[in-house]
Amino acid sequence: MRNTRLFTAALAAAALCALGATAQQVATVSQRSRVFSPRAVTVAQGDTVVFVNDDGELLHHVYSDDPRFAFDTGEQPAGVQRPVRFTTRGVFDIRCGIHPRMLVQVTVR
Ligand SMILES: [Cu+2]
Repeated sequence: MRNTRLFTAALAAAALCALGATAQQVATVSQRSRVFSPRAVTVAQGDTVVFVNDDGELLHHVYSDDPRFAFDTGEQPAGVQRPVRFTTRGVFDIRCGIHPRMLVQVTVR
């Protein structure tokens, strides 16, 4: 009986470890007043960054043209979220295709 309980506890611990190894974290980057906030974010490889348009009625358009990790969210209306999973390590300059001064640096390690 006691051994069974220990075995069950060990199984539960193993399951938790497996869950932790695969669980991805989520970071949020807001776009407000034509500025990304925060302007720099660091995540782990495989994490997701959610880009949120908090800018009234302005359109945004988040993209990276870095050949190591390129993506394009398309036009993003106000209030809309666009999740991007960063699968490649490195430091990436993420910009808005509509507002050239907007820049957020995403470090993936
Ligand atoms: Cu923009």
